[in-house]
Amino acid sequence: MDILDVARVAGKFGMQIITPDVDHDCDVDVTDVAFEALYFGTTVSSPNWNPLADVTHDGKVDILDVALVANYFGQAMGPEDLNHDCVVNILDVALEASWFGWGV
Ligand SMILES: [Ca+2]
Ligand SMILES: [Ca+2]
Ligand SMILES: [Ca+2]
Repeated sequence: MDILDVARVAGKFGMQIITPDVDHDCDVDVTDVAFEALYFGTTVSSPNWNPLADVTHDGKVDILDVALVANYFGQAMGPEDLNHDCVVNILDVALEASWFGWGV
């Protein structure tokens, strides 16, 4: 850990994956696609409706939602998210700073 690591975390400050990470595991991968496929064709009135799958928030899970997931496929939170809460913020900078100079 040196000043470059601190700078690297600071540089990604505010980075967050919100959508279309439908299963909220900090990446957009095959599980998100599978999640979309599972709810494909459902609407707000469907008994198995899951608002998480409706990436576009238009009340239905259709090709637009799948396309959005496909568009961001492969996106993942980088190593800058030190505490693995899917967002790079002051907590990560503080963590980085606490390690600063300890040669960890
Ligand atoms: Ca995911
Ligand atoms: Ca939708
Ligand atoms: Ca974090």
